[in-house]
Amino acid sequence: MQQRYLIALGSNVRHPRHGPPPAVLRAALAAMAAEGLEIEAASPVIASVPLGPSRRRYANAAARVATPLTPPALLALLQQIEASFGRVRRGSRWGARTLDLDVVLWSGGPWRSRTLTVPHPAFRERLFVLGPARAVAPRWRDPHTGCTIRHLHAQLTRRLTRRAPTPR
Ligand code: A4P
Ligand code: MG
Repeated sequence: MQQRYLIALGSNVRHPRHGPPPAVLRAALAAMAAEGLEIEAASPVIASVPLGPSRRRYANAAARVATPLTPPALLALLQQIEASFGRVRRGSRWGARTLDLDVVLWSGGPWRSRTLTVPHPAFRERLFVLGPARAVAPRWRDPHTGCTIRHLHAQLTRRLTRRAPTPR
């Protein structure tokens, strides 16, 4: 049976063959399609300031895909694609990476195992996930809060705007 997933893509290191991070993400989408994932919609690639210790800017995007794969089988495929882009797991969390592919939402609802948590636990706090996600799945509902992606994006934008210092 076909499953639907929302996948977040991130890169902040250039790839020797594919080029700078935005080109890495476009190549990653092509690799996902070549591996049999049906890309129903892909967002534009955005540039975002890094969250965490890395100083390099990120390219981020999101894709809505259809596939018969179960969540753990999809994660294994995404990790195989990350590895084929030369991502080396150095043990440092949030380190610079050539390609990061996260499972944000699944049409089957929540999934929780030792290696996979869906919805992605941090996606509601990240504009670089919600912005691209809104472009491909504005009406998709987060099973935990019941809110649509569009709503979560608007809420977070409001919160961040309120917190920003007022210019003098
Ligand atoms: N894992 C559990 N749930 C999931 C899921 N829903 N999707 C496990 C993917 N993986 C999931 O991930 C570590 C383990 O998480 C995996 O082996 C899998 O079993 P990882 O990608 O190897 O490690 P990581 O990415 O260094 O850690 P983490 O916590 O996944 O980091 P994030 O949350 O991916 O954040 N700033 C900007 N502007 N843009 C970014 O894209 N990304 C990060 C990384 C930090 N700052 C960023 C960005
Ligand atoms: Mg990841």
